Amino acid sequence: MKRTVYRTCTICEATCGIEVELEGRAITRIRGDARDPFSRGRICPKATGMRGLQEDPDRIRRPLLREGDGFVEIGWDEALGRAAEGLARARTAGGPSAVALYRGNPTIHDAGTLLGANELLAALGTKQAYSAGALDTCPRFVQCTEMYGGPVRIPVPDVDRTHYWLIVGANPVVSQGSIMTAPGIKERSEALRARGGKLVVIDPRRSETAELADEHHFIVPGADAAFLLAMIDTLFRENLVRLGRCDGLVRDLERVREIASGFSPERVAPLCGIDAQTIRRLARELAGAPSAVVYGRMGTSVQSFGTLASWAIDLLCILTGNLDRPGGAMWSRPAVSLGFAFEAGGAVKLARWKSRVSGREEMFGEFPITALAEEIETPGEGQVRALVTIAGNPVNTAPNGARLERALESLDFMVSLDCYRNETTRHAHLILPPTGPLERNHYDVLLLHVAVRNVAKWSPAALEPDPGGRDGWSTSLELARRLMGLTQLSPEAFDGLVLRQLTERGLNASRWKGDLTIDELLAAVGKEPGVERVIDALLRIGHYGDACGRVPDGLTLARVKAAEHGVDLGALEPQLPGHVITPSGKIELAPERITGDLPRLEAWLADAARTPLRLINRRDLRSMNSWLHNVAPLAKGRERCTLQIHPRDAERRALAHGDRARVRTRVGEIEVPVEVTDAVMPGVVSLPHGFGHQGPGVELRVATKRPGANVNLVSDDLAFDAPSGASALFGGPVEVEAL
Ligand SMILES: Nc1nc2c(c(=O)[nH]1)N[C@H]1C(S)=C(S)[C@@H](COP(=O)(O)OP(=O)(O)OC[C@H]3O[C@@H](n4cnc5c(=O)[nH]c(N)nc54)[C@H](O)[C@@H]3O)O[C@H]1N2
Ligand SMILES: Nc1nc2c(c(=O)[nH]1)N[C@H]1C(S)=C(S)[C@@H](COP(=O)(O)OP(=O)(O)OC[C@H]3O[C@@H](n4cnc5c(=O)[nH]c(N)nc54)[C@H](O)[C@@H]3O)O[C@H]1N2
Ligand code: SF4
Ligand SMILES: [Mo]
Repeated sequence: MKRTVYRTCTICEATCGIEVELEGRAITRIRGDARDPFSRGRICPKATGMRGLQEDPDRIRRPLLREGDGFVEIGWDEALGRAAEGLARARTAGGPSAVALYRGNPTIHDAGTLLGANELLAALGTKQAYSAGALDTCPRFVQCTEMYGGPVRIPVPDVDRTHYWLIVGANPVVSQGSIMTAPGIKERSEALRARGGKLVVIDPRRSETAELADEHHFIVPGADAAFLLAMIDTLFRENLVRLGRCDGLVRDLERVREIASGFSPERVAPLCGIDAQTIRRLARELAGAPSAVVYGRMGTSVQSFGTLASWAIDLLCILTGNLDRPGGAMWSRPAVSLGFAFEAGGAVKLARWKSRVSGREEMFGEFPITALAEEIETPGEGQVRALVTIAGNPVNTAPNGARLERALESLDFMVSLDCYRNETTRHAHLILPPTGPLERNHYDVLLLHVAVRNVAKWSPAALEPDPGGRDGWSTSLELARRLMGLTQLSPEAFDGLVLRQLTERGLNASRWKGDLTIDELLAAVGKEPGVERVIDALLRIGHYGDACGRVPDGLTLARVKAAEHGVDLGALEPQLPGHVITPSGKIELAPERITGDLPRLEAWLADAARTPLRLINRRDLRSMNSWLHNVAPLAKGRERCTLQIHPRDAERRALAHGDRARVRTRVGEIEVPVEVTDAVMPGVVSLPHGFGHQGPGVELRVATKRPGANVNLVSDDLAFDAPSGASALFGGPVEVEAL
């Protein structure tokens, strides 16, 4: 029988609505859901990857146990027992922090895995927690914590209403937007131009987004903070500072003026590669537009000065009156808020503890992933001897992957919650797979915190779960239950306990605290175990919730489910003077953690001209980090893992288009084909990230046919942004030579 299921694509952050047509268990078609109020039918080629992943014969469907050089399938009970035992053994021998946990990017695309992983981490009781955060958004989280009080307070560009969009170091036309949930971002950007708005891109590479823009300027990688401070200096000197909605709500404005005065456009121009006239003009345009917004992403995050650059971006919005204004940078208001999980007890404190070996600072409960190898390698009390990875591939995605790989080989025990045998999971003793991507219910608990429009949408499973499968929520909880020794509780009772704890925290952080009781809330969400009732409970006490009948038309999960294409909750709304939770109650314009990094920037600027060639990375529309290369329809086509190099730099190295080159840094070398193009600026080369699928035990039959090279074999694990500890993946020195 034919049927259609409406849900969300869970591959990237855009949350496009899809229509999945099925006949029995066969997926006959996937296309955009034209009635989804947020995405209105727009998708990208990866949407069909949902089917490819679901049907991929290499996708792991049953628990795997390592035996000799290979793996054998085992039953769930045995697998969970062995996993819990192995971890407990390491903990008994070396204390809680002998077990490390790494969470990867796809955890955000599966509500059950995301929330379940928190429980597993709590059950382990380890301080050795890691994630892809320090390879990604950490500088932005740190900056927002310092300025507004917490990491879930990231303002997003109000793209649908803005008149002027300055994009610095992001490529949304390919990435489909990040820390900015905005399906159909290409069309949204085109609409901005069609209504007379202007789009300007600052990027060392003429990216696909730059191609679409009114204006694009190359910038020396890493020089963004200086460039943006020169724009800020212009605002002050030309008397263009207008705080707008932030008037009376900020601290340390004079300090910002003073700092920016050291970055005149004349001084900065030769260092960043953008002339002084242009810097001034961009500042004037930003200040003069009816509304404007500056947006940065990976290019202003995972570089040498990620926190300073992220800070300067928000300063520009604030100083031009564009923070919290329609068309400017605004805060989303999600229907399900996870604020309680990240910001319990008000302003978030950073650097509460340090890592054992090299004293790296904790950020949001985690150390940077680049600290993991040394924590495994270095003997002594607290040495890491076991590891859990959840939906992550750090051997491929973290800098100096070769070192991490050697460290993993030396572990006593490793468990991976993952659906593929790749560069990382091949080292696991046990692999515990999730259900297939179309076999699970989903709600975007995290991504809707940064959506450019407020929406709520439930994604029902399109297919009945494989009877031998197990979802990420129940696997994480079952491991947690066993590790906590709560064997007197049934799994169902433990699920209920977790529900109670989570919703109690949510309730205490909500406006219904004291009015609505936890028992009333739990009674409303029913008895069926699973992450679904957690979402129902959080929806009910959320901003649009029914509060168990107190708000007659308020949301419940049943109401969200009934709207099968999604619920539109309207355009973003101003939220100041609320929303800021710093100890001073004001927006901190010059926090010490951030401004304390200025001397390091000065030292870098003094030396920058001496680096002849810098390496940056790029993304590809048909990839997703390291894990979509096994889906045949997405993997075909021309070679994507190429080194883009400017004709001038190619000529100096006697390299021609199609030649192979050796790329070398302090940490290693790789060989890649060369693409000579003036799309990169002179002095900059670009490689994609996420390739390099090879090694014994990697079971990716499509991906290994065209493995490409892993850029993280040459990215430096010792290069990082000081205030956040995040890796400086982009902009490091590199040598390139013909083979
Ligand atoms: N040099 C360089 N390095 C980078 C980047 C870069 O631009 N340049 N980008 C960084 C960024 S932004 C990120 S987010 C990280 C990503 O880094 P990671 O999160 O470490 O890596 P991914 O490639 O996302 O790996 C996803 C893993 O999850 C598994 N998986 C997929 N779906 C599921 C699921 O539903 N459940 C479970 N349990 N597992 C699943 C896949 O098999 C794969 O093993 O890489 C970072 N590394
Ligand atoms: N198709 C696809 N979509 C994805 C992903 C994917 O792998 N494939 N990954 C997802 C993930 S996990 C994330 S985090 C997002 C990332 O989303 P984006 O940040 O939008 O994507 P990137 O391609 O990393 O874009 C970074 C841009 O910064 C530029 N850049 C590099 N160094 C500098 C610098 O020093 N200064 C400036 N100004 N620019 C610089 C690069 O040339 C590049 O164009 O994409 C997500 N979406
Ligand atoms: S942009 Fe593509 S991968 Fe991302 S959610 Fe939409 S369809 Fe899926
Ligand atoms: Mo990411």
